[in-house]
Amino acid sequence: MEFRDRARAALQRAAVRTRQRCDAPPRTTREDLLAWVRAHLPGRRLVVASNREPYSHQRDSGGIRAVRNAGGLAVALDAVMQAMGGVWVAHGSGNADREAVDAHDRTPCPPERPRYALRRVWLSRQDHERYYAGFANSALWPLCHVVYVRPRFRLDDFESYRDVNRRFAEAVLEEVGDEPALVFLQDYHLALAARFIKEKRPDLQIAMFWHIPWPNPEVFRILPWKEEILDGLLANDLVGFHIRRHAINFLDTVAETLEARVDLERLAIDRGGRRTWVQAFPISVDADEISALSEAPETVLAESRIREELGLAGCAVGLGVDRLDYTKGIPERLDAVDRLLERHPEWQGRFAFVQIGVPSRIDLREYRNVQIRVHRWAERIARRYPRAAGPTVPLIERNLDFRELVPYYRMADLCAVTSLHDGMNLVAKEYLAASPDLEGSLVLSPFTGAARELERAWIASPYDREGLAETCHRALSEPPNERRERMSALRETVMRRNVFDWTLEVLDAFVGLGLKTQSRDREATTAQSSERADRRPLA
Ligand code: ADQ
Repeated sequence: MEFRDRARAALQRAAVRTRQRCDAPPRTTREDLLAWVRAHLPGRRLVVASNREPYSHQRDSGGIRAVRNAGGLAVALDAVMQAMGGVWVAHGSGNADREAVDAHDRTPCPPERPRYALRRVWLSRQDHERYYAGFANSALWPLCHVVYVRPRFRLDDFESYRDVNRRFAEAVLEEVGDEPALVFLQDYHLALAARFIKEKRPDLQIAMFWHIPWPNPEVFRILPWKEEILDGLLANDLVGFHIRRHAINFLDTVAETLEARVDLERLAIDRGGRRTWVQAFPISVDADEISALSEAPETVLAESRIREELGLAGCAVGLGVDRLDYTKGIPERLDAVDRLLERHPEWQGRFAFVQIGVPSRIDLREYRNVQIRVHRWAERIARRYPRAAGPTVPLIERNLDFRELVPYYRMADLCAVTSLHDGMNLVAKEYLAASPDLEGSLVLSPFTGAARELERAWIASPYDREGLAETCHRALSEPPNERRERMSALRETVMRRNVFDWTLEVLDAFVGLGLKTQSRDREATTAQSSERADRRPLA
């Protein structure tokens, strides 16, 4: 397409987006996204790759069943893929996954209403130990989250990480074939994949979204393979983060580590004749769906069943929902609950805190420690502040289906998100979307990406026990009309910008890249020709 046509198409796209923003409803719907994709990506295949698969197949006594996996990324992108179609490449981790694929390792998703294909990549136990538990989760995860857990760097782990990234790249290339495609890589497990893909198909456009924080260069510089990781990431045409701070940290890290031209103004990096754009795109949730689910009769019924089971009649309810991960600040949260009950005895017997914590990465010691500490806190609080009607800190330690989770959101008078560091945190947004009655309050750590958008939440640091306990007390005691006004403002933020807006923004930036790069080439050509003109001898 000619440059002028592409520019016109981009302007039209921008106009459509502006109209969508001004007209009600003020957000992108699943249908809008689909229409946009049809209009702007015709004939281009979308291939997403992530470590975690959206659905796994599990064998139990009743036979094989498909399970939708928890985790912010899987949940958000599943909604997107259902709207857009395409192929999702991911590690097949379910115990019956191999029995549910065809000869090309593909299985239709969602299983009950197929909309896209899941292509599974197989990993051995050793791959899992070294690539996943090792380099991804014992090196990169603690390195990027500033929570004072020392990263562990082992050559075997890194070599396995490189090898697995190459295999993901090969699977993506097979799925793409010889066709034009957009490849969308997810997260810190796949930092090297773009480099391997570009070696074979330099023409493919690749974007990477980094779902966790990017630390400042002082922190990142301890990584022994920092140059190779950065080189891998710069093979992407676009690298996205949740917030601008992380994007800037990434640019600074590149500037300090590699020979590259870093443009802090335009958020771009030029290296080896190529450009990588770096941008912030705050992720969100499918707010409409969650809101509707929250008001469904089954949910209302489930809520009253839970209240009865846990003896919560007449009791204020606090809620935490997390993977049991040391970055989520769960022991810190329970410590503050303990302090709240100590400092404000009026809540004793009248307040319960439900903690839903799905065990995660339990082969790592730090994660087992989180589980142990959470148990100890729950027991201590129950011992010191028992409730006649039920447990003071009910612990639910399993992966709930989202439909099972929503009644808890609906029920909670307070949702505590107390991460020590978090890229975004979708629980905060899910809670708001699930509170259409505006009854509730959100206590939010300032160290989450979400805190940048949800400024009217009750912001409290998980490192400050007294402050967190007091903030919970104030949130629970806020007069109803003020609480509703605050919730209404917070909820509006989530309802106005959902996960389809996020996708559209990423894809829009993605398709706009060719345009920007072309205009840059034109600038360069113009500059070169004027340079040549300057060198011409004066007549
Ligand atoms: P996580 O740290 O996994 O993801 P987070 O944003 O905290 O994600 O969301 C957790 C998700 O898991 C939510 O959708 C929640 O509903 C679900 N979940 C948690 N416990 C559950 C349980 N017991 N049963 C069922 N579902 C449960 C990473 C980054 C985040 C970023 C996301 C998305 O660490 O900062 O927000 O990716 O980019």
